[in-house]
Amino acid sequence: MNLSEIMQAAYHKDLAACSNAEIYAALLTKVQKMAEAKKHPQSKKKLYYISAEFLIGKLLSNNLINLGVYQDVREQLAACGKDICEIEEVENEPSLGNGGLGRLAACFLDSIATLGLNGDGIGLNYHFGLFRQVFKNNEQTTIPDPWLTRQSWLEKTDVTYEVPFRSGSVTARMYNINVTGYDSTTNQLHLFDVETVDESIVTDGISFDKTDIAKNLTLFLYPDDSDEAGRLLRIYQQYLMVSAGAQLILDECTAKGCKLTDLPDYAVIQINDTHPTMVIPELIRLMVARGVEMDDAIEAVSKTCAYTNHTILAEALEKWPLTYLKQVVPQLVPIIEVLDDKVRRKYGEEKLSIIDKNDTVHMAHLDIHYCFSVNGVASLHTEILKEVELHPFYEIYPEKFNNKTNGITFRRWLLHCNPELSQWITGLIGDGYKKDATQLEKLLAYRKDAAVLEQLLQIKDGKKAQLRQYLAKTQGITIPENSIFDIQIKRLHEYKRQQLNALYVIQKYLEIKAGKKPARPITVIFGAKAAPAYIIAQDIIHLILCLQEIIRNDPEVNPYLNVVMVENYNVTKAEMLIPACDISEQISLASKEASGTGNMKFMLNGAVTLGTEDGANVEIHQLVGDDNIYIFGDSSEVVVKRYADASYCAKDYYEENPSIHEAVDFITGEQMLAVGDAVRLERLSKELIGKDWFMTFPDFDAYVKAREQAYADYEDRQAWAEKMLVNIAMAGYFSSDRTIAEYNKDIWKLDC
Ligand code: 26V
Repeated sequence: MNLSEIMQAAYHKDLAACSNAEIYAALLTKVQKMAEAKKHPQSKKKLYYISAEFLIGKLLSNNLINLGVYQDVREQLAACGKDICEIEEVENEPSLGNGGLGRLAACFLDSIATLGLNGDGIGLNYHFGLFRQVFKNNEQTTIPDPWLTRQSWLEKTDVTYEVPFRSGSVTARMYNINVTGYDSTTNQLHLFDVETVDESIVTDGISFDKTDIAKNLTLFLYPDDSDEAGRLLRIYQQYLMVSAGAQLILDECTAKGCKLTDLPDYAVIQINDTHPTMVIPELIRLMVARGVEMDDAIEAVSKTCAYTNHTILAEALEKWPLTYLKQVVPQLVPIIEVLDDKVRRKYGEEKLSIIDKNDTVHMAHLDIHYCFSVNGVASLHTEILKEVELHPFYEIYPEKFNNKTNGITFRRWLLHCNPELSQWITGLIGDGYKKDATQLEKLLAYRKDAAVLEQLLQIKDGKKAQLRQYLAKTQGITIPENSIFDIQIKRLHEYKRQQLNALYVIQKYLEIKAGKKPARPITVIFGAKAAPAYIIAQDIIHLILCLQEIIRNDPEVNPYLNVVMVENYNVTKAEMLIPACDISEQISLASKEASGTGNMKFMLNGAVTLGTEDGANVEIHQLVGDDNIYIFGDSSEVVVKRYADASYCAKDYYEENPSIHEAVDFITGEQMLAVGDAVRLERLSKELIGKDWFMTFPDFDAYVKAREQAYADYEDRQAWAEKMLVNIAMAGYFSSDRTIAEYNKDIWKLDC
């Protein structure tokens, strides 16, 4: 690629004279052409990965890497005094996802294309994404996060489908984003949108008229569902996605000469959590409308669809009142009733039914009965599904259940976000690991090599310096040099236990005030968005922001301890934070985090995990061994039992453990009330003392001990570097290329 020629042709001027925006625009056009020139995989059977979220991140660098021209472009730009990172800043990040589930879908698309599999994504084109988080008065406020620009990766197509709602039909138009595989083929992400959507109806933050469906359908991902109008809107959105998606799938299959009853030979549909579950009755409906017998349609669809479960949290398993479905998509109701009736006649047990006695539709039950595969996303998670949460279903369908431990794409989470580390690895073991991640294990040969370990520490220091600069620039924060970076970045949820981390911070603060200084400065970094209707999550953000303010203004403490809450945490910020991390906080209550994928990204970038035996932490622990991870806390068995016998009483811990007592009292103490909101802080304190549903207190002492041990071990720099190296070396298992190869071998069975 000759950038000078491209700029001359586009703007009739030298590269050096072009603005960043001009360079970005010309690169985008060029990359799109290169992506289209790559072949789209062909095979009789095709995968459709259908998901309400695709958290794809910025695409310029990712595409340049996958097309094999990143280095060349970077050097040509540098020769003219341009920095590729600044060019990348022109691009908006689409916030088409919430957290791990959406980012997983994006990593999967990358790996599907990289492995040359014939598979596309299907989702929605939310104009304002989730929301943009802005901190004001130590609270989260929310505003729209527009990302669509005149010229973008998103391409309008001529493909449209009518989507029938009770209130009238809407026209869904398909937009495409090219998904370039690494040194491989190009696939597509299809995002549906509705042209009547009107961005101007959003006022006062992210408020809008939730009943004006034609105008609001694709404005936001997960609109506030705390009221009925919000919940109905979610059903509208889900049906828009699945109906347009199902029509696309049937059209593509019939164009290939597929008889509809042979659908499973032409298509496999991976249902990403329950949000796209209505694709099952919708496909049946469309097939019946095209002349297929109901029973034959049910059989064909059941052999085509596969379901992935991403959570065991009861409140996150979707259930819709039948009345809502009648109000929005009455045409699906008789089909769901038939599906429920068949199950009832066959098994006769209330707990296995799709429509329960309160006329509520259990979407996960619909998936399990009418999909041929049900998978969890980490070993422990799948075991809990089989033995506890979904046990009655496992008993009747043992053959459907399987595990697919999550993975991450190393193109974005190593090559792109940490080129320094990636070059160092290549220097030591060659670049075979870029296509076969298990080759990273070759690094183990250097685990005692002092010179190599020293280089690794220097790379980490370099990434930390970059992050310090970035935080100084974007959030006006000065982080002491030489400090340890301890990071927790993920959605805000009580089960993830940011509050446990905050209690540690309070304890450390009090210790420093009492004269006990740590060996080196500690920087505790948080990044998290909280669902607007999730009050306690907002309160926890408030707590963290108040701690940040108190410590920042306390010269006795801030040379030794700092708290940074990164605003509007997203993929781009993760790419800055993860390479700079020393200690990766993965402290969910054992049994609650299905997998986690941040844990894998940190490990790959040489951070050491401080975590519970939960989700994929269990597998990280097995891979790196006891010496290269800090595990603490009660096991999932203990936790599951404690819930079952309702034996946990938070108040007892509060009364009996002076450290917990002191830290919790601080939340509503004078200093906090001076900077914070009494209602929020008192509610949070009451919630902890009176309930602590996610059991932070029983794990508190063990957490403090493990964290102190990690900080102490960090002082032996060479021994720490060895831990870092072992983590990087053993991360190969978590490449999403491995995960996708397993999905294909066991579930999709596409020709390569
Ligand atoms: C959704 C909701 C929505 C309603 C309020 C409470 C709540 C709590 C949790 C969820 C999670 C939905 C599913 C999800 O995002 N699961 C995540 O999937 C990741 C990819 O498999 C996995 O790594 C994370 O552990 C899992 O939480």
